[in-house]
Amino acid sequence: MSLYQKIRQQSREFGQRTLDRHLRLGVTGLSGAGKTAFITSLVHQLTYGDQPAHLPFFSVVREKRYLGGQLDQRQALSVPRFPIEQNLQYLQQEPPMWPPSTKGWSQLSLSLRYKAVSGLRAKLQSRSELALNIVDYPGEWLLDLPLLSMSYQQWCEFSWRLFRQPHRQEAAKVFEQHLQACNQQDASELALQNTTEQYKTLLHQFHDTAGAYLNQPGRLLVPGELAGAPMLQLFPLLPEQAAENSALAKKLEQHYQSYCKNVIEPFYQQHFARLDRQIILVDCLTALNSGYAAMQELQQALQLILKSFHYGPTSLLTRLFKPKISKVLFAASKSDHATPEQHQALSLLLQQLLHQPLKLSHYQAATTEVMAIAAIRASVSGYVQVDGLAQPCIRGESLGQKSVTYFPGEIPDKIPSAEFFKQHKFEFLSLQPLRWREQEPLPHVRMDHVLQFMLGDKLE
Ligand SMILES: Nc1nc2c(ncn2[C@@H]2O[C@H](COP(=O)(O)OP(=O)(O)O)[C@@H](O)[C@H]2O)c(=O)[nH]1
Ligand SMILES: [Mg+2]
Repeated sequence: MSLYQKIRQQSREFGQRTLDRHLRLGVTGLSGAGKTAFITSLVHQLTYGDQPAHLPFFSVVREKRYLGGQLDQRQALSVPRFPIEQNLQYLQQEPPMWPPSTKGWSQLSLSLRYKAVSGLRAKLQSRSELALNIVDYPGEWLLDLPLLSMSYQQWCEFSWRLFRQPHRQEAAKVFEQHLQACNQQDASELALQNTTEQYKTLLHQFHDTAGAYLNQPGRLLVPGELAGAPMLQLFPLLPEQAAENSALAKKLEQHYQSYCKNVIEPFYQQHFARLDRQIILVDCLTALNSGYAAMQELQQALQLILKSFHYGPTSLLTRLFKPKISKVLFAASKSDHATPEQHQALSLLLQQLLHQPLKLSHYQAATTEVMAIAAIRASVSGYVQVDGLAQPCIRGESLGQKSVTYFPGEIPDKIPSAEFFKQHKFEFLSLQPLRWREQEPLPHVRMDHVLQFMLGDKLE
């Protein structure tokens, strides 16, 4: 983006923020939590969905005051644009497919038009506008934020405590032996690259291991535009090695600092530091499928990430110069993998998972809500008769394109004990999206509640 374009865009945004006509929505979630599907659905609901029957809880639509949403065509050409059209095309394929996983960051701006309910805005204008800004990025990168508050030594200690846990230790053994055999005075390009490759293999192994959520640094898994950059030669030495003043430890410490300063900080400043509202998507069902260790690690990852954000009520001054997140929605995603009467338990489970962070005082300054949602619904729910009794069930297409009708099981409303997981296996299946044509509304679960919570008061 040229300096001129940048200044123009920033001054436009500043003007809209001064008038409180601009909102930055942060979509936060680990890899696979459902961010891309959520943004795709949100944008489609806002640009298509003016049908009250489809979004009954979204008051601006229900009250027939919504005049439609448009993609902002003024977005600078050099800024990666969220591929909304391609994502919608994937959903329309035969058979329908989920949009592919995200490899870099992208953003989209929407302009929402509506009739104000009352007040000065309603008297002066026949239509009002709200600009909405959303960013998508690989969830792997989110896990880099906690590195900003750790030194290299602390990161090594943190990593190896994690790698020695039962669900990771087997995979980590080979890398541990490799580190033990490494010459600590050899900080040559070749030696660093070789060990980084081995660490990358381990990270990919962890990434594919059920429940190993906390994989750092994120750019080793998804490098984006940084592929091949020397500071990505980075791995955690064994804590006792990191404490030595060896050539290798010094070099890695340098790379670590450079990674924090040149990659994580700008990423944070650009995309997270100025959020007004936030949705935190959590895929609890996949974690339940993976077992006790997964639930524990998911909880730990969420707690670490959430410490990176600033929460609090907003005033004109804070909105302009020191924005804080004033509303946070914690959403259990993919709730369509369970029958509707289980959704209450699912949101209670998420609430318990977030018990610690929610207790912290800095969240209490923001308005929060917890709900179970599905951005893009992949099942229909109903009942089957079993021994004369109506049993709830869902119907959808499994990933092998087999039509399945089943009861996916009960969702516990608390994190079950390690003992319980030994005796009980959860099996929430992944499903293909439902068949859908672009002229139709995109099926969802509670996206109208999401829109009302996130935007309702701004569209009054
Ligand atoms: N059934 C269902 N599956 C979903 C939903 N959203 C996401 N998924 C599944 O989760 C996968 C990952 O979603 P994605 O949006 O790419 O996650 P991201 O990594 O957070 O961007 C998708 O490929 C789908 O299989 C949903 O609303 N319902
Ligand atoms: Mg994604």
